[in-house]
Amino acid sequence: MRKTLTAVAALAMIAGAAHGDVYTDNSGSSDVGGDIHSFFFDQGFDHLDIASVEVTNDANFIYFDISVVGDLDATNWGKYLIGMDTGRNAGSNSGGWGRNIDWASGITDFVGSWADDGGSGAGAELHAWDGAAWGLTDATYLANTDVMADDSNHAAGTQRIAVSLAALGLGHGDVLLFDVASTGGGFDPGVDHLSRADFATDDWANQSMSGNYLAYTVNIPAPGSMALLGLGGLVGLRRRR
Ligand SMILES: [Ca+2]
Ligand SMILES: [Ca+2]
Repeated sequence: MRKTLTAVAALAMIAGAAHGDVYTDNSGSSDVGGDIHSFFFDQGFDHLDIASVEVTNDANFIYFDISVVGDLDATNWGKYLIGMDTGRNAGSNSGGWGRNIDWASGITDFVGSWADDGGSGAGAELHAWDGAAWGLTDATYLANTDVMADDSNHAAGTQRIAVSLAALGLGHGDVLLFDVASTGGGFDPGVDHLSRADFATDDWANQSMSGNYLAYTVNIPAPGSMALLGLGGLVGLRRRR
C-alpha cells in the first residue's frame, strides 16, 4: 500500500513538473524594505506592486499569471508589461509602448496589457522587434489569437496573459528570458519590476531599469509521455515486489 502511495505521489510530481514556475517578488513600501518607493506606496498604488508571476505553457501558449498586491477589481487603471528576450535577434532596450524603461539587455517582444475598466476588463497587445523597429503582432481587439487576456481572477489581483508560442518562435526546450513591469500611461517608468527586489524608480519622471532577467524553459510533453512514465513506474513497482 505504501509503495502504491509512493508511486501515486511520484506520478503527481511528474505531472506537476509540467505546471507553472512561480517567480516571487518583494512587496511593500521602500520605507520598510519593500520594492515600491514610498512616493507611490503612500498614494495607495498597491495594484502596481507585483507580488508574483507564475509562468506555464501548453502545446500552443505560454501563460503569465501576473499577481499584484492590490485588488484589480478595485482599480480603474494599471498597465502591465512583459518584456521578453527570445534570442531571435539582439532586441531593443527601449520599447514597451515607449514607456520610460531601460530593459537593460534587449527585448525581442513585449506584451503591453491593461486592467483599466474598473477591473471588469483586461486587454493586451503583442509587439515584436524585427531588428530595426517595433511592429504590432496582435491584440485582444484584433485577431485575439496570438495574445489573450483573462480578468477572471482580478479580485485576487491576478491578470492572466496568454501568448502564442509560435508567434514568439518558441518550442520545446527553448529558454525565454523575461521581466515584468507595472506602469501607468504615457512616458511613465516601470513602478515595479519583477527582476528587482529594490524599488525601480522614485517618481513618475524618473526612468526605471530592469535587473537580471528571469528564465523560463518551455516544456511541451510529447503526447502520451505522461502515460508511458506512469506505466514505467508501475512496472518498476511490480518488479520490486
Ligand atoms: Ca513588488
Ligand atoms: Ca520588484
